[in-house]
Amino acid sequence: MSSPSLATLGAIRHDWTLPEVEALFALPLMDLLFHAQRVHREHHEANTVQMSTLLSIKTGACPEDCAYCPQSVRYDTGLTREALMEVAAVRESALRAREAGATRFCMGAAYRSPKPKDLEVIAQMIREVRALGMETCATLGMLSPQQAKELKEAGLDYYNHNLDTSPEFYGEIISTRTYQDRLDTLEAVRAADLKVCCGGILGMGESPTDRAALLLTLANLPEHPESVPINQLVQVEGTPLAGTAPLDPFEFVRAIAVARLLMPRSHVRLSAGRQGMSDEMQALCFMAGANSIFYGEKLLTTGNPDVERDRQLLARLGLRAEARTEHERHHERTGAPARAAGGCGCAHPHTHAETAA
Ligand code: SAM
Ligand code: DTB
Ligand code: SF4
Repeated sequence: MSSPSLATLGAIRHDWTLPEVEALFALPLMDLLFHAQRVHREHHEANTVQMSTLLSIKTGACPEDCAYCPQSVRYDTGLTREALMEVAAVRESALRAREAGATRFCMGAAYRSPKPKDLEVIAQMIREVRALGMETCATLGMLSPQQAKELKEAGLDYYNHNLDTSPEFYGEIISTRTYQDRLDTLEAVRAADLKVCCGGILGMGESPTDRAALLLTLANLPEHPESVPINQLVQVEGTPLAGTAPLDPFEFVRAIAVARLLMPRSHVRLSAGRQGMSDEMQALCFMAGANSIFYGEKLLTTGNPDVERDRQLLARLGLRAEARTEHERHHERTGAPARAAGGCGCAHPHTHAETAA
């Protein structure tokens, strides 16, 4: 069967075939959007967007050669390298993100993989951010099973590690680590019981089949990533991918919709590249099932729409920010007062982060 039955869309599957995924991409756009929004509403609260803020805790001079990345030491992008930040400064930045309305704080480092002494400092950052009552996410490159466990013990909620593109196109983009290295890190992250944030980048010159194969690979992982960031390439002067022909915005929207259909329960994040998107294109992405954004003036080293502009966009579309935690969402649904000291007597389990803020 090359085309999935539209009535069965919304089921959780891990056995997608490439022809099936390509058939979804080939649907008339309005049919694809309709089914994606239908499936979205079966699994998620409508009109709700999760907001994550990024911080680059260690910038530049990365030994890897990812062709899209301004932080690789191999490309002259004019970026100033910065050492690992102080814990107190990271806490300050998380506090500001929380005040602006973000519920998750994602710390990114330009590492191939973290060194033991850096991991200790990062574990402390995670404890501090968690004590603010925020969800924590880190993206630090490749991890061993032991490193993933250490991060879990520090209280990390999510680990971001992207597949970036299809297995077939991957070699055009990165030579310093393999696709299998990435899958191994994802396995280590899962084994440590961390939530997985894994997606990719579109607009790197890949073919439509590559986009289908990236989403297929994500959907056929043993478990769907809880969070699927779909980035549009941010072209940075000095990187090999600067000057790549831009992707048709409707192809980007289609990819969001197909991600929604293949991974119905996941949060699909409209990630990097929003500065290059019109408000109308972003609205179509939300229609297609995106329900998460990066929120705050900066991504890691490049720009993002400013907070006021995003607030206005969400208001104009009637979208609201998702509550901070499953616990808060539970209280929103039931109307019971949340965050009572020492627990509020509800059956939903409290975590340290939920009661400590
Ligand atoms: N160094 C770590 C690693 O790559 O595993 C973590 C940080 S890295 C910047 C995280 C992700 O950001 C990359 O996997 C890539 O998907 C995304 N990214 C980096 N540069 C980008 C760009 N110019 N446009 C879009 N996404 C980008
Ligand atoms: C992801 O998928 N996108 C984010 C996050 N995970 C770490 C990073 C985007 C980086 C864009 C280029 C920059 O700002 O350096
Ligand atoms: Fe380094 Fe990550 Fe950039 Fe690749 S994407 S060059 S690993 S910082």
